[in-house]
Amino acid sequence: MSTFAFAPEAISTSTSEAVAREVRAGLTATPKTLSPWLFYDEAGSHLFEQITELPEYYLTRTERSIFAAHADEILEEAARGQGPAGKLTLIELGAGTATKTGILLAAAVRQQGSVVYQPVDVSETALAEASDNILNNIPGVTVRCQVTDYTREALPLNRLPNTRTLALYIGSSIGNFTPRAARGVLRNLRAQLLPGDTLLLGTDLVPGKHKTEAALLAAYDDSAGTTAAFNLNVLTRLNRDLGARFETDKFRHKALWNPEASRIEMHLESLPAQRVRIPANSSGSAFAVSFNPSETIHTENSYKFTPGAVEVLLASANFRATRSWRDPQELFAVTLATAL
Ligand code: AVJ
Repeated sequence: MSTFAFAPEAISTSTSEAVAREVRAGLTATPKTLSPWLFYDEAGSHLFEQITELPEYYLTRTERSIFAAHADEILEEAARGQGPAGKLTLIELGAGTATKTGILLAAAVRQQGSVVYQPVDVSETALAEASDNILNNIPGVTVRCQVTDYTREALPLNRLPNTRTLALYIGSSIGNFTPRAARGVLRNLRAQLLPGDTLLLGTDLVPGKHKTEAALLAAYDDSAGTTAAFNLNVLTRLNRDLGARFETDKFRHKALWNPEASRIEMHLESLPAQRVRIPANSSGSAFAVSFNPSETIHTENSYKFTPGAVEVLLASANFRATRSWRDPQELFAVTLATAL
């Protein structure tokens, strides 16, 4: 466990060891898996930014539209009720470059004159970009960055005294976790909060009246091939970071909707039978990974929720959902919950 306030060397060492361990465990397992956090090297983070602007990828712009329509209400609701006295401090998990958060921060400044914003992210460069963005565009915000991987480490949130916390966990980031792991992440967060603090959770919704399965699937298999490039980039990353010998043209991006598990799955499908060598590294000796034709590496789950499932998940981590906002097409939900 480690929370480095700006110690890039220590971060990169621990990251490459984590990559080595993760890849050995995932590619020697049956079925083969790789964790989605492996997507986000520099190229992958850039590809993800491009995904958020694709016509098929409705998630980002829909959540932004919900914030744009309801930011004042959301902030008023978060400030209401019992809890620690004082102004709201906004803490964001996995803030990235914080492009949507500005709408909420501007509403917080309107409401209380000023606001402290604490973005937490594993990427120091993303945090630097986030704080530049915010400081240049929204007067009244004080930014305190925290470099922490909240998914792999306990979350010692650097909490300010005499304020109430509104924790932001937006972008459907929670969707990458199995229900059990999602509960773990939220419990970890809850342990850092006081009763009356609040959480704003962004979740993508299951197909419904206005949301077809085809539209959902297209968000993960766009016509420009950006999501395919994002998925395949993980192999390029392993070639670079581990000296692996993946030939990306021998794999194909595959996205599917798994209705039983209520999730989109992304896989990399091996086209021929093939063996890929991974050299020795900090996690152990060299090994080879054998693929049958059409065998896949499961690279991501992206869970989709009903409003009821969001409430149940929150309750399992000792939060009570107080209010939820959706876009008119019911593609996406933003739920405010109180720490009990
Ligand atoms: C960043 C986890 C919210 O699941 O929609 C986008 C990642 N994967 N396209 C999602 C992703 C493929 C994204 N999250």
